[in-house]
Amino acid sequence: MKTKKLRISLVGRTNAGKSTLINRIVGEKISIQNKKINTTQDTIIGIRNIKESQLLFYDTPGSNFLKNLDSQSKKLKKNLWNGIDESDLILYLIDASSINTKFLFEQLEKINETKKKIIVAFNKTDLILNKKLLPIITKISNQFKVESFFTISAKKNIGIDDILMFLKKYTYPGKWEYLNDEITNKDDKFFLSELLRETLLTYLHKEIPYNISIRTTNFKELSKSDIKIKQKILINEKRYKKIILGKKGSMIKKIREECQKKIKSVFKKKIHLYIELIT
Ligand SMILES: Nc1nc2c(ncn2[C@@H]2O[C@H](COP(=O)(O)OP(=O)(O)OP(=O)(O)O)[C@@H](O)[C@H]2O)c(=O)[nH]1
Ligand SMILES: [Mg+2]
Repeated sequence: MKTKKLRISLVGRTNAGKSTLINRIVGEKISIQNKKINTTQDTIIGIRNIKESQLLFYDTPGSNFLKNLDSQSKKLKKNLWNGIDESDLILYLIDASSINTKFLFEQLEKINETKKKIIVAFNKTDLILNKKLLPIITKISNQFKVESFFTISAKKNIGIDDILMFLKKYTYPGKWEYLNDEITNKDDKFFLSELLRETLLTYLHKEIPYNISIRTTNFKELSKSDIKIKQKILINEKRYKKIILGKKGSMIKKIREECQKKIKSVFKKKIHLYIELIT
């Protein structure tokens, strides 16, 4: 078989739905999603093979903080631009239900400088009428060279096949980078840590989830149907520990139970999860 490939970076403001889209495309959850800002911090690759073509999607951190230069933003920015650099084509994703025109055009200006091919997809069209987007589509096409526009809903699984069929036409001859059954570049331990981070984003407020780091230190199949997992939450500031523990340990209990449930739904096995807090 003559193999072909294409690398696509998913770029867009935080909360546009990039991770939701990549999970849809791959058909399994590989990237966590949440309504809080800057959920994705590393570049995660999602792989979808269609016949002879391998499509590689780079889920990049939301491009909000491009101008901020604190160390956290620097890391996100680096991961974002690495994702763009390595790609052949940029899929710019817009939350169609909350468009900030000024921000949007600033962003398009920036990614246009990369000279890469760009396609634009309006996501969350389950929340608005498509015809409302016509003026903005016209405005964008007047200023930038965009290969094609799409209206989709990643959550409701609408319009995604159209994007895939379109991208397939842009694939070029090349060796596949991943095996046929691989769906992501990240391993189980990374993904397990991400699931815990996703849980923390849901239960903890403001800055806390952004000021901790997580390690999955142990992943052991006890039997065909049981997995034992140990995770560590490394806390930067002592005062956060009390909050994460909660009254009589009620918060960490909730977090552990919820995370265990998430892991169970992915691995389809009984999970014995242990979480340790380290300050
Ligand atoms: N109604 C609706 N909500 C969506 C859709 N796609 C994503 N969402 C929601 O939008 C929120 C953000 O989604 P994410 O996939 O985490 O967004 P992201 O672009 O990866 O965000 P960052 O990682 O922070 O850059 C989540 O609450 C999703 O459930 C959609 O098509 N319709
Ligand atoms: Mg994301």
